[in-house]
Amino acid sequence: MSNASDRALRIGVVCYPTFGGSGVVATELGKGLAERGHEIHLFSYAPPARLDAFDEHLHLHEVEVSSYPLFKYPPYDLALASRLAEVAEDSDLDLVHAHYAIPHTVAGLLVKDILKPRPFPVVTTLHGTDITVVGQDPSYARVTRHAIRNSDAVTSVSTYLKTRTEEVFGLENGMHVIPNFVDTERFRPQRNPHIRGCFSRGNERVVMHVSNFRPVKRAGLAIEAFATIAEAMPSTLVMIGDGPERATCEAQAGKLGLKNRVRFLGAQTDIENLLPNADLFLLPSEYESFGLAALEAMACGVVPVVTDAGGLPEVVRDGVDGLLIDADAMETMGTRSVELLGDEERLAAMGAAARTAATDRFDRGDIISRYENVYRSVLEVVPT
Ligand code: GMT
Repeated sequence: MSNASDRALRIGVVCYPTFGGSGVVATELGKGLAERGHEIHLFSYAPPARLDAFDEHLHLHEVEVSSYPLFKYPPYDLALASRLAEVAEDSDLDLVHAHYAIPHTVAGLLVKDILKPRPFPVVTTLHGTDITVVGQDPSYARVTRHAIRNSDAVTSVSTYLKTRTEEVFGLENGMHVIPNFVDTERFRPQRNPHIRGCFSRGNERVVMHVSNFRPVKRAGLAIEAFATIAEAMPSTLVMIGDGPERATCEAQAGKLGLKNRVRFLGAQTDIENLLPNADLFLLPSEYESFGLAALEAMACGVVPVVTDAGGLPEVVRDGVDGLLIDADAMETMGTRSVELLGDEERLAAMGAAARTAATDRFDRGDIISRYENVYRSVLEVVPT
């Protein structure tokens, strides 16, 4: 292997393709690394939603799982490891970067074993639910711990998640905290009069929520907060995304007499064209290890109103570029939103501060460089 300190690297990136934040971050990182001339091989079971433009340095490998009748549970992790090993050999990959420990890191470790004695470092990025939900499920806990302990480097998207991981798995092996980033060219404060007009007639306020409607997102609390807003001023709530709690939320909006004021758009691919048309973004999650959706809103100059829990206070600064709602007083999400929406000057100042935070504190170039440093450091320490 030639000296890895400055040459372009050949990197396998493994992620989930769906609308979850981990797939978005992995794909955006892959795109950024490819722009810098690294050869990026992306592995997933379907094309990731954000992989929308050709780049000669970006190669997609869709992992297919055979459905032999004996396999009641087709072994995706083995199909992934097999494909990864083939590409690692054919394209001489330097390392693999797994986003989500289960099963991506485990597949990476298997390939590392297959390729021995040639070195094949495994870098793992923990996104949150792989630790807080999946990792603590007794059926996955041992394997998650093994995956994290045996990775050559582990990164975590927030200090909160790093601390949680150390507590849950008793690890003290120097995890790097590398926050998420957003493409601030794509997500920018540019309203579209047509889209805005679909949600707001005249001076109506537009409030948005984006999530996968899983229980941890507590999308119902966004509707409760909106009921308070709707009582105080003409307004519309736009709910974007889909998932297990959507039907309950639709019923809740009906019961509250808000059927005509809450719009459910389902999963959307061009969130960047919708978000800038909001006045406020609500994210009442029980916790978020980071809260990428809030950062996307901030990049669009939209003020996020989020729970003061998990890694969210590392993204949103209360009263500066958003509002942090006390986790024990979620009923104040509505009243604090009303106050802010009623103060045009403060709302505009905080929206501008949110945009600046997204461009400066979560700078894409800086964060991509931090990942590059991790890659180069693991390539320096593996035996050549
Ligand atoms: O939030 C989800 O349900 C999806 C999940 C994922 O793994 O894709 O999101 C997690 O990773 C994102 C990207 O790092 C973070 O921004 C989210 O905060 C985190 N979700 C939770 O911690 C609940």
